[in-house]
Amino acid sequence: MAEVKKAKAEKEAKVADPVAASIDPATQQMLRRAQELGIDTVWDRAVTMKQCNIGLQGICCKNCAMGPCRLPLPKGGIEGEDTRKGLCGATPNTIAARNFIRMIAGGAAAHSDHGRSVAEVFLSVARKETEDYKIKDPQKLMAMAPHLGVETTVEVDGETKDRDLDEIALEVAEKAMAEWGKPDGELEYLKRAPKPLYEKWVKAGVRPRNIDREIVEIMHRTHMGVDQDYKNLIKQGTRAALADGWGGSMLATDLQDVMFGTPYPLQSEANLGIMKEDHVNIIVHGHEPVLSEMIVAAAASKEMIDYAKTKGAKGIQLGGICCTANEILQRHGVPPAGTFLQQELAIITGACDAMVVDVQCVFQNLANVAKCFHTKLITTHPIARMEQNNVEHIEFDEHHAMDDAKRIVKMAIDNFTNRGAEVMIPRQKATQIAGFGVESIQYHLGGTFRGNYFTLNDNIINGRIRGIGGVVGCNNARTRHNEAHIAVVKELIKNDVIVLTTGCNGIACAMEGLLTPETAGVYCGPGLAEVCETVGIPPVLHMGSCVDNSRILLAATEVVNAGGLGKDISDLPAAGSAPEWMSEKAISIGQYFVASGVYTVFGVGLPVQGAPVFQDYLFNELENVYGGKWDLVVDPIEHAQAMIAHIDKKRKALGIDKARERVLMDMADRMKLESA
Ligand code: SF4
Ligand code: MSK
Repeated sequence: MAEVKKAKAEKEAKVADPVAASIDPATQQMLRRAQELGIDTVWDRAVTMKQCNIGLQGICCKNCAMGPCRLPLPKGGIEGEDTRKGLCGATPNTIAARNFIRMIAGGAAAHSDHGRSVAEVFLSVARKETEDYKIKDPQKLMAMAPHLGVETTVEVDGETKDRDLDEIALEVAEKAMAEWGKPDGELEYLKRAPKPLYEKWVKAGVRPRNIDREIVEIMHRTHMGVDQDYKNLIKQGTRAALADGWGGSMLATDLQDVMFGTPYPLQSEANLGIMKEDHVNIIVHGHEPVLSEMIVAAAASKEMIDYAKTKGAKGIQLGGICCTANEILQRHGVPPAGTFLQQELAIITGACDAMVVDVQCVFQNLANVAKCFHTKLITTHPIARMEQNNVEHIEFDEHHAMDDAKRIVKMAIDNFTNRGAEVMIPRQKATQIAGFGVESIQYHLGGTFRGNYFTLNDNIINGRIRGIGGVVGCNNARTRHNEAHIAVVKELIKNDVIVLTTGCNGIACAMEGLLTPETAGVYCGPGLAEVCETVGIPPVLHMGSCVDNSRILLAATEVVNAGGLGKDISDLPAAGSAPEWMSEKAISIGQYFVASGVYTVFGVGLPVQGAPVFQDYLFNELENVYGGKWDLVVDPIEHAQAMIAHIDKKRKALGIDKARERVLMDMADRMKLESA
């Protein structure tokens, strides 16, 4: 009997505790259901799969077949000289720096290859090779063209005239494509940064030459026996990261806005409760909006809705996971069904008729989960297929984009009648306002007649807004789902720090109901609440997907340009955060934020802890070069407080700390003053 009890306890211990796994009741409910059905999810696998402590600290090298060489920190720490070395003599600093910048290469490649795909579609549009995509926002095209060195006017007989839009589009497309592989020069967008920042990059010798080259060079330098100086290695990491933030990602964002429309605030919902039992549910997941834009159009077409009705459905409900969700949310109001960690759960509802995936952050286990239900799992990207035989591959091509999208939507509709009896959709969903960007912040905080960043700056200078927090990034199954995201953001807004969010943090905040103007009165400090209530914006502004972190860089640049808050991004009372990061893209984003002058705090852990000298270089010395630096603070309240301390330090340096002290007088102080 005792044996049976023990076996049972062990068996039970091998699955995750739903309440410990997530703060979200919908997630907990679906996790319980998965366990009842005997389907494992990422959280259960996190219980059974132990992490390697040496890999976690960044000090395992497998860059050649004499390794893996593992250099654990001695028990009790290092006394005297650090004598650890691999077979070739590589030090912990070299190994950790090589691993770190290989992560940057992976992240920068993912973002930038996404950007390249968008640029290729845009080139097809400019060449008029596709009917399905158009230039939706010519103003954005005109705004981005000069940054690529493309003229928007032409002199004719001494008169300045607007250039033909088609001509501009073609030149922009060609110039954009060249950013990935031009033989000379530097990335065109670098000069969009504040001048002092650009000059720092010149001085440090880190201006990216072209996007592909910087990524390839990381792979060369980190090959066995090449670069063996952690400072020189991170310099190359910086080049590749800047090629991501001020290159591939920024081009992706701009060209997506030109083709699909620049986002403006709109209302939507978030969480698994957006799925509908009586509708055909299609979940799009991944990152590139090129296909999902077409799916949105196809699913909204009368032809497809009528077809869905012939199958007994009331309509078609689209939803998203990860950043494809954010892309179609910000432009069309399509609601996200959840964050990165909820992808398996969307299928476990039993109501997902098709899950359509493209690239990045897609679990291979989706195929195993889909086998347990009627869900069609469809891969669409030539570079991202799955080995399991229940996965359909419909390769998407911009030349017949709408046909592909209709085929996929039709497949989902046809599958509606195959649903099993057991559908369980959690009730939870929250309202959100999303779709903020550089342009809409300008409009909202500047007003119709004063469309600029002066009002935002005024409110920072007078202390109503203490500073700006960019809180972004993934979920990580090694930490409680969404807990740190929400705790960090709530602590920031409570302390009058306005939050700009992207990626899965944006979805987490939406699920928690933090993306509504009404939130301000509940969670914000008095200064931020007053601004949000006056202007009618949420205290947390959802700026889009992972590539849209470039919007945060440009918003920060606009704040610098509006004046009164220093001359560079590093002067601003601002800080960055990724409380639950997991992807290589997060490391690339972190490095380009740091190299753009931002104090950037990560949660979870960083794979540099086993190389204290390299870690110190990232956490302290980089600040002397770029004005920004890395930090690691796992506890979410301490994490937010570290950001606030940095913001206060910058306020003091700007001489605006006194203004804030005045603003934060409480009622007793006021009464004292009045009676004096
Ligand atoms: Fe070991 Fe050096 Fe080979 Fe890395 S490159 S696995 S440290 S011998
Ligand atoms: S999707 S990279 S889990 S934010 Fe962009 Fe979310 Fe991180 Fe993927």
